[in-house]
Amino acid sequence: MLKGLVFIIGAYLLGSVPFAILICKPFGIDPRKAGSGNPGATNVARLLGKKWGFLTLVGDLGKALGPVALAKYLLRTDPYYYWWLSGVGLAAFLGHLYPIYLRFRGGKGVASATGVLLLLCPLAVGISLPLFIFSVALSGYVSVGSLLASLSAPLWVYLFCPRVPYMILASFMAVLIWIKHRENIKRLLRGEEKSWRKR
Ligand code: NKO
Repeated sequence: MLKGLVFIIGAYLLGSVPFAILICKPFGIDPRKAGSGNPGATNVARLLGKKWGFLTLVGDLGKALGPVALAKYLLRTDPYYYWWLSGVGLAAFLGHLYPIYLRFRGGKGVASATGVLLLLCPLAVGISLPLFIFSVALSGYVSVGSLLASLSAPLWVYLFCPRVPYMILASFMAVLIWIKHRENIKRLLRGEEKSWRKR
């Protein structure tokens, strides 16, 4: 019980680490004040190029995957193992969205949710990822890929990893990802969203 709670707090604090902001800092750029204003991989790619965007993606995905991986190993004998794992994943995800170090104003959670799901239900990521790639390639908008992939992910979890805590977590993350994309949705509807092909 205590071990699980320590994991949840640790995951939240690690999830709160804003890789986009840290990576942009040496360049004198704040991703919250430039481009889309989002501290995420897409905006870093927009501001500094693909290489740094990819590094942000790895950081934001890894900080969520790491605590879940450790919990998978250290909490495996707990009777509520699957609930704890989901709780640890949720804590890391919420850390990214609502970081304690940034007055609770964080990113949109796509990379972090992917890191969590990669360990809880790899097949869900295996299907959502090609969907993400196809929709970005076809539409030209990263946000469209994020919206469609996150919308579909709970369905793959229901089908292939039907554990109650996993299903609740995947649905909850998808809802929050959509809420965090509300400005993108408005821009898409107005035809004002920035294509990733243009800077
Ligand atoms: O700057 O507002 P912006 O245009 O940057 O950014 C919009 C964008 C924000 O998201 C990001 C993160 C990009 C991550 C790319 C990795 C995508 C892998 C998707 C696979 C599965 C998704 C699972 C969701 C689980 C609920 O959208």
